[in-house]
Amino acid sequence: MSALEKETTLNLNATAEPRYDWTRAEVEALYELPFNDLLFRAHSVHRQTFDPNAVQTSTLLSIKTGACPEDCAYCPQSVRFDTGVERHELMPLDEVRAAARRAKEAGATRFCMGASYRGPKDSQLEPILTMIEEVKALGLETCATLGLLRPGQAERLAAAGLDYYNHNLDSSPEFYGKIITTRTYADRLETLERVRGAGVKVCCGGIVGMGETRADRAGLLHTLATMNPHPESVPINELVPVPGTPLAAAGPLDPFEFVRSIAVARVTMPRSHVRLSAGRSDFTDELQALCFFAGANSIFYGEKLLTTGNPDTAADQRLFARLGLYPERGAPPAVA
Ligand code: SAM
Ligand code: DTB
Ligand code: SF4
Repeated sequence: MSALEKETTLNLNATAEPRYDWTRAEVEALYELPFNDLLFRAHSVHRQTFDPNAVQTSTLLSIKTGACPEDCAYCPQSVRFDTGVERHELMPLDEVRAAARRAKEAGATRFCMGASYRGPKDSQLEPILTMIEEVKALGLETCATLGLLRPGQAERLAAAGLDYYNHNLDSSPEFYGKIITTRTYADRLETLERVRGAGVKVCCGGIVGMGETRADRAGLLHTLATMNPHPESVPINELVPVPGTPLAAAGPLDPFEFVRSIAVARVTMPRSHVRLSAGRSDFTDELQALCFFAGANSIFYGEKLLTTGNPDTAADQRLFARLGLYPERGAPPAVA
């Protein structure tokens, strides 16, 4: 087959028009492509939709830490595992505001507040709404990840000015039950519908490197890519194996498989921001560069994720400079 014929067969110059009718076999076939073909296709799509050198930066803060009743096998914050994570009740508002201010000064455009709830009670949501208003007033985009939402809660978050809600599907529908038993895939999809229904942008992705198969990774991306509309933000996390959790000894995943996951997310969800998420502390600069080439255009930025480490801002700034990357412009500052 000539190079031109091959290009046509593989649809290497694919358009970046979003599709919602991906079959699982198609997503699996993307994963099976030779690495160069997959990366060429993903990068071609990326350049049609985004400035390939701009990267969106989100900073995380755990506003309520540990003692979570859920049994997510990867998570250091579950009350069921002895991980040594220090528990904290809800952080005071002034500490959250100070952290958001620091994140903005360091160059973040979005501030994501995470809480170790199965889902907040209405009374627990109340002080978080104030946090969202205050962070928004600093001119940052706001994101929250609080677990399952009950009816009406997404609307209250929207009214407080929440831009994004993060709620991950974590893996394929089939593998999910091996990782979490205390809430179902359907519960998660219901929360995502509530978020969408309230007009809040959806941040939804998952974790790779938990011992799942390539078919499971394709299954996760297939579920995401057949949502209409696609999640605006798709975090791809590499498992951070935390001692004390059931997945402490899982992984590591072949780094090229991580890059493939980024590339398949980029091809199947051409207009979504794909975030190179947890796991970066263990990635080489070369691996991160490959991820950016494959279509990643967002990172968690700041020394800490929720409870585990992340590259420090100086290291990220050096990496950006070496690669000619720059931060994507964020939301304009809120008008006072
Ligand atoms: N409790 C809420 C929930 O589960 O939706 C919000 C916080 S929870 C920690 C947010 C996400 O972090 C999880 O859905 C999971 O995808 C990710 N996560 C947690 N622990 C992780 C780990 N050890 N490695 C990679 N990602 C992790
Ligand atoms: C997401 O997909 N990854 C972030 C964020 N959304 C909330 C969390 C990663 C957590 C990694 C383990 C920890 O630091 O506790
Ligand atoms: Fe709790 Fe969220 Fe961790 Fe699951 S991922 S144990 S729900 S904090």
